[in-house]
Amino acid sequence: MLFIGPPGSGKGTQAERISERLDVVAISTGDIFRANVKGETALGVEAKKYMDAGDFVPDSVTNKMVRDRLSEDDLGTGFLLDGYPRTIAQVDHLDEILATGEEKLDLVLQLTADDEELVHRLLGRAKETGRSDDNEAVIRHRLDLYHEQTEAVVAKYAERGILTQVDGIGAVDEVAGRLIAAIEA
Ligand code: B4P
Repeated sequence: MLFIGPPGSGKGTQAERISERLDVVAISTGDIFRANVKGETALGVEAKKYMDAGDFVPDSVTNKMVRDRLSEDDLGTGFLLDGYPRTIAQVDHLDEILATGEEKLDLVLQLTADDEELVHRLLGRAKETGRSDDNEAVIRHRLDLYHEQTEAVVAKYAERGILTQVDGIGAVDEVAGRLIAAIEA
C-alpha cells in the first residue's frame, strides 16, 4: 500500500496509526532521510542539502535507499510506503522491485488538502519541532514540486485503477476513520 499526499497532508501522522492498526510495517522515506541526517551518515550529509531547500533528494539516491530497505526481512506479508514514489522515475523503480519479488500494489491512498491549510499546518509544526524545511518559502516550494511532479504519479496510479482519494481535512481521528473505511472497501 502507498500513501501519497502533499507535504502536511498527514501522511506520516496517519501512516503511524494505520501501521499499528493493521500491523503492517510503515516505511517513510522522509523519516529514513531524517534519521540519516541526525546520525551524520554519508547519505544524511547528501540528503540534507536537498531537504533543507525543500527539493527532492535525487532519484538515484532515493531509489537505492528504498531498494535496500525493501530487501530487509521484517516486512512480513506487506508494507505501507509513505512519501515514495514522488516522481515517475521512482514509480518505474518501484515497479521493478515489486516485479522482482513477484509482489503487487493493492492500494494507493492519496490524502488531499488545499495548499493554504497545508501551509498553516506546517507553520504550526515549525513552532513545535523547528524542522529545518518548515519555513514558508521552503513549504511553498515543496508544494510546487508536489503539483509539478507528484500529481503525475497520482495520475499514473489512477489509470491503473488502484487509487483512492481520501479527504485529509478534519481531526486526525476523523481522517484515520476515512482511511480505514477506504482500506476496508
Ligand atoms: P516527508 O517526511 O515525507 O515530509 P512531509 O511531506 O512534510 O510529510 P510528513 O509526513 O512529515 O508530514 P505530515 O503530512 O504527516 O519528506 C521530507 C523531505 O524528504 C522532502 O521534502 C524531500 O526532501 C525528502 N524526501 C522524502 N521522500 C522523498 C522521495 N520519495 N523522493 C525524494 N525526496 C524525498 O504532517 C504534517 C503536519 O500536519 C504535522 O505537524 C501534523 O501534526 C499535522 N497534521 C497531520 N494531520 C492533521 C490533521 N488532520 N489536522 C491538523 N493537522 C494535522
